[in-house]
Amino acid sequence: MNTLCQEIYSAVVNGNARKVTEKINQALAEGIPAEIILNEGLISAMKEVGRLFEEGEYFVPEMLISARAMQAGMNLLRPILVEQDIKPIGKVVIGTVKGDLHDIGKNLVSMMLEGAGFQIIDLGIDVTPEKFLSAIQEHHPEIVGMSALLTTTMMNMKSTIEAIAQAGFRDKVKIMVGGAPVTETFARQIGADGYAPDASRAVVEAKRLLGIAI
Ligand code: B1M
Repeated sequence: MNTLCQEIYSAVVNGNARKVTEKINQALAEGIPAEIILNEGLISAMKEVGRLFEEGEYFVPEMLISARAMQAGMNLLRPILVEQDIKPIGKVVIGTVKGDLHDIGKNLVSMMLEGAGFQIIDLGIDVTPEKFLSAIQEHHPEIVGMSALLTTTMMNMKSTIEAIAQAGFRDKVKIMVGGAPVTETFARQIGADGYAPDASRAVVEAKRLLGIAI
């Protein structure tokens, strides 16, 4: 891994937002592509934070501080990743489902989709089925994306899909789901059209759902 990416990675793991910002600016000035910084510096660091939490070395406050450091980095990378502002190739309404406050993965997916040319309507976290429905009515997206990080909130994806079907919109949108506990089998069981295990594969999947060449 590039030295600067390694420094960004360590700064995220250590929750040092100021250093993340400083090193990302330096990396960009040296011509390191934003996507490399995102993958090697930010995404892999959050995986390490998850591992440290699971092993009992990190607790919720440390996790939160690292998550904020990562978001400071994402704020710098976002405009660069979406820079190639061509006509959107599709519209995506996305949100983290009801009861779930995790948004780092959902934000990454949104950012990668934006970078790939999709227009994103981000409903945020703790999104009720009703809120998904009114966004569909207002924005007419081709894709509805749902994220869940908790085993206790995964089932809210199913109830959202049911609400969309009951309102008569099921054949008007493709539904894509993801998040750490979500699997392809689960996605199929709840009647989603697509599933992706990470942000870059979410781009491939979104394009596949719309029949766009990858
Ligand atoms: Co929480 N948390 N958390 N947490 N947290 C997990 C998820 C957990 C696995 C940690 C653990 O115990 N090992 C565990 C869930 C256990 C379970 O359900 N079985 C857990 C818990 C228990 C909790 C609380 C209940 C803790 C507590 O309060 N006691 C609480 C719940 C709050 C709530 O939601 N109601 C809680 C709170 C928090 C923080 C607020 C401290 C913070 C979130 C900050 C934020 O999001 N703004 C946090 C964090 C940071 C984590 C971990 C460490 C990291 C999550 C993350 O950001 N990963 C996580 C541990 C882990 O995942 N190993 C954990 C990095 C991110 C890039 O990955 O989100 O998986 P991920 O997204 C990926 C893919 O999943 C995929 O692409 C993304 C990018 O590659 N993807 C999609 C995601 N959405 C997609 C949608 C798509 C397609 C792909 O299509 C639409």
